[in-house]
Amino acid sequence: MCGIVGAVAERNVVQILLEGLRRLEYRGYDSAGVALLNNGELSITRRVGKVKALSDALDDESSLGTTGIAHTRWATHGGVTEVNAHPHTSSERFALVHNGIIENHKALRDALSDKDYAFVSDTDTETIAHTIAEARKHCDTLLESVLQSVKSFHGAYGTVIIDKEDPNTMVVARSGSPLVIGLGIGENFIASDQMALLPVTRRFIFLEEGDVAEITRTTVKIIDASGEKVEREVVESSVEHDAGDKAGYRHYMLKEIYEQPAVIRNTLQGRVTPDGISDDVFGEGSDEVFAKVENIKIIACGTSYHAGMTAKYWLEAYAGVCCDVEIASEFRYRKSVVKPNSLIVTISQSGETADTLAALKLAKESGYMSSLAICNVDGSSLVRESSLSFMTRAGAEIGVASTKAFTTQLAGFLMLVLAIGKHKGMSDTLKSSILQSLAELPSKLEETLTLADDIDDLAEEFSDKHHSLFLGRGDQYPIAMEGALKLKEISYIHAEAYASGELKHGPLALIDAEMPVIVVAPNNELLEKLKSNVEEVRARGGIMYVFADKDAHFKSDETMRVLDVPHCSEAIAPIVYTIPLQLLSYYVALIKGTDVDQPRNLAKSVTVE
Ligand code: HGA
Repeated sequence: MCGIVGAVAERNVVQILLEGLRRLEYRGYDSAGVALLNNGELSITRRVGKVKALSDALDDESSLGTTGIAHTRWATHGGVTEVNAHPHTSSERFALVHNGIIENHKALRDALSDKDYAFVSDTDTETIAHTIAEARKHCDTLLESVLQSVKSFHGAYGTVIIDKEDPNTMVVARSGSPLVIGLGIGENFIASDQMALLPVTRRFIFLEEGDVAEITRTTVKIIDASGEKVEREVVESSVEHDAGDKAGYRHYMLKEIYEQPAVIRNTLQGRVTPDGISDDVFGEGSDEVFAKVENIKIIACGTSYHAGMTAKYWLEAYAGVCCDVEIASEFRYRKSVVKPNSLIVTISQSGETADTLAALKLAKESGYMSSLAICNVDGSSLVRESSLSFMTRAGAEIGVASTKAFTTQLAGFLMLVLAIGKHKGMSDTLKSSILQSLAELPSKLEETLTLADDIDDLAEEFSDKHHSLFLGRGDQYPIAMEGALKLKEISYIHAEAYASGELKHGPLALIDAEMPVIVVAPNNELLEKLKSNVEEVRARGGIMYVFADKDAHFKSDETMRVLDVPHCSEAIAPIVYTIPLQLLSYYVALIKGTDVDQPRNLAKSVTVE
């Protein structure tokens, strides 16, 4: 959340900062701001709303700065107002941007109350600026002031500060929120995500927890959490420069939906052989861990949690391993029992999800045998903190509502099922059938995407509704949950998902013609049960939209509209049936005119608690 970009250069950095913010806008879009240092002058420009409002406010010709920091905000403390927008200033000298939450901000405010600092915002962030300004009074350098100040911050921060009196320097600090240094020639940069800096460099240093760094045009000095000066590896980025482009699609979300066959092909590439899963796809030593594992605990949030829920069905049914799934924000604050030979599996697109990282930390202290991260960003905190990892190769996902990250996570879990099943007596027939299904998956997704026009039509009927129910059974229940989440996120229609056997235990009371019911109905062993649930809805005057296998023999009539989903094997059906639900939420949102890629109140990469 919150996007940060900073630069120290000889040239004017305004356009670099604005382009960086545009590339990070998916992380937060309540307000945006920039602080520039030029010829000894500090200027601040902030606007409520998107980066466009900020760039309109900055007159490109006259806005100048050779050092600058910029921010796009997702508010946690203090309303969405210009005065709460970052950068925050102190002493008319320092400007600072921050991603995270300073939990002891009230105590810090109190501690500064007898000093001469005028707090102008309601943010926690402003306390960082004044604390560092205060430290600067008795420290020789800005770096020393930051090193001293961070000792008093509780919570999470990725922060960057500049000082009018030292105009060629930025000092940055990372604890709980990611920061990456971009290395240029005679100029250097900082950002909360390398995506922001790809137009200007491909050489990066990923800061580690507790690092504080001083960055000038030609030098980078990093002090680690123990106070030692350290050298960190310089990494050449392999992320595509244009990963942030829409490639002709109207929205990132649509582009990302259509990329799914290709990115799943990538995710499988070189990892799936006719005999099974290649060695060490999940990291060195994974085979030994999988041979021993008896229990799996999956921890995730949001869409990734739904991937975990689906994986539970697969891991227990296909690999015969006991599996529990839990929401990270719950797990991290409860006392739980670790079963013998347990593997903790965490899932996060960004690898920076604060709740998931905290849950992993707790799990590592609680005696899990090993940890595996399923993640889309190499080098992210989750990957670094886990013993094993699986990279999903979905490419940059910009749309706030996750699509391709989800389906590649599911493809990864099918590989995990095979890698573990090998040690648990999985039959050759089952193994070959899953391998065959994986091989067919990309083309099945391509076929399923051809339903787009029919779904677009269906969305018309749907878009004036205020509530909806999504139904599925077995491994399609989490897919129904994911479908409901997508609709909520981008169309703001209230949507709930139920395992359809649960209907009679309460939710049937909601059924009437104003409550559309969406059903996912592949042709599997639960089909007849699902059909009975559909009849229960019909008997109560419900209107249904059924995504079904042709052989499931549903027929459209005045109360039920049926869309044929290409026939596919049971193992990949959850992935295939995800596609129509993504398209449905997309087209409904389009009709409703909501902001598809940046829905209200949300942000990508949830790096705050
Ligand atoms: N707490 C700060 C920064 C918020 C943030 O990092 N969001 O992701 C604020 O509310 O401005």
